[in-house]
Amino acid sequence: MKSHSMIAMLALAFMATGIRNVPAAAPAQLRIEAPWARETAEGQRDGGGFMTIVNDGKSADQLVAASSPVSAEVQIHTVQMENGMMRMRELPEGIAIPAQGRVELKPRSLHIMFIKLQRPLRAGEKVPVTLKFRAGGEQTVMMEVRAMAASMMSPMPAPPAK
Ligand SMILES: [Cu+2]
Repeated sequence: MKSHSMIAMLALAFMATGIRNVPAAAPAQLRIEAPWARETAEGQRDGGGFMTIVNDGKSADQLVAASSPVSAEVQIHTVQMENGMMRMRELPEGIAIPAQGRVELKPRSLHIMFIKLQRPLRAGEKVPVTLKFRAGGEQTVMMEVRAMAASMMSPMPAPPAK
C-alpha cells in the first residue's frame, strides 16, 4: 500500500511537470521587439518599417499581412540582389517565424512597406501597425519613427557600399 501511494505521488508530480512544459496545441506566442519606421520626406509615397519578431511558442507561425491607418496598404517585402542591384520584392506568402526562433526585419533586408502614405512619417511620433499572423492572430504595435541619415533619403535600398 505504501509503495502504491508513492507511485501515485510520483505519477502526479510527473503529470504536473508535463502539463507545465507541454502547451501542445497552444498557439505560438509572438513578441515584437523594437518596432520602428523610417522618417519620410514630404510627398514621399512609400516608407519602410522594421522590427524583430520573437516566437516563444513551440509551433511555427507566419506573418501573413499588415495594415496601418497611415497608408493605403502595407506590404511585406524582402530585398534581393538582381543583376548586381538590390531590389525590393513583395512576399505574398509573408514571412515564416520558426518555433522558438526570431526573425529580424531591418533595412536592406526583410521589412514592411507602407504603400501610398496618407502623410509623411515624422521622427519622434509613433504609428500603429497591425500585424496578422496565421496562427497567432492580430497584434497591433506602435512603430517609433526615427530620423534617417541624409544619405538614406530614398525608401529604395541603396546599392551596397564598395
Ligand atoms: Cu519595400
